[in-house]
Amino acid sequence: MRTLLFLSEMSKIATDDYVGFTFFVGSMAMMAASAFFFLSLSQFDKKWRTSVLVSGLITFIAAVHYFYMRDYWDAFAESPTFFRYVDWVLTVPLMCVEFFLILRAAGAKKSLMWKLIFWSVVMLVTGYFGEAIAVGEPTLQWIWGLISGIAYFIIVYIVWFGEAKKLAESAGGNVLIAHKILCWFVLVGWAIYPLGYILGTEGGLFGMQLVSDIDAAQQAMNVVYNIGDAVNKIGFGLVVYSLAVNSSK
Ligand SMILES: *C/C=C(C)/C=C/C=C(C)/C=C/C1=C(C)CCCC1(C)C
Repeated sequence: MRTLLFLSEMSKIATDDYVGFTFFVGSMAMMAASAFFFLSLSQFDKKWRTSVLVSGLITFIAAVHYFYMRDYWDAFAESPTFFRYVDWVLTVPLMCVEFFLILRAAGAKKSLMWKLIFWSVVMLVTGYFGEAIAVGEPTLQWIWGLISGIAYFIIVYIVWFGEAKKLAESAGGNVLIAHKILCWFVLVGWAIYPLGYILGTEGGLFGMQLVSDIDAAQQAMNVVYNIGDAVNKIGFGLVVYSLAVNSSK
């Protein structure tokens, strides 16, 4: 009886449901990554533990949101936009904190962290307006997307060429290498998201709609976002993890 109940509450994932599939695999990958980061903590020098702890928090927060998003998608076959953006608004600022933490020894100030957090919140809130509030208004959608993109480029600038870059250079060694790789994640890995936005919104690309079938557009967007999350959250965490391993020897 119990098994029957359990099975009836469980949902099938159709073989062509790529969104459901990537939500499911995503939640497992995020869970596994969190366990990996948390369980590794004791092997590091004290000063690296916070950074690895934050890596674990990022994937853990994502894992929990993925469970909700998977269920939401399953129940309504609709983008779980709200959960998506709550997840991002918690995890992306934490990724900004990672930049600060690895550069702290080189003298990074809290103001650098707050600057990055500020622009990341601007990027996400305007993205949310475009995706959730401006539905049916293609012009507004690309304008919000553009403002979000400008905030994104400010972050790219700060980490690649601005204050963060200078601190990384003065730190040198393993920190400089890790910083460089994180910079590439921000430039290439994070660029996956505006691509999802363009595919998924009616007016995302300066008023143009690339995928005209609304369901197909939503599916493409969610698969792209899910790939982006796995690459960026787990990848970012692993870079910080390797830095901690190499610096704790
Ligand atoms: C773990 C989640 C991460 C790293 C999410 C990052 C999200 C972005 C970089 C989103 C950027 C967007 C734009 C640059 C323009 C269109 C709207 C967004 C919010 C999708």
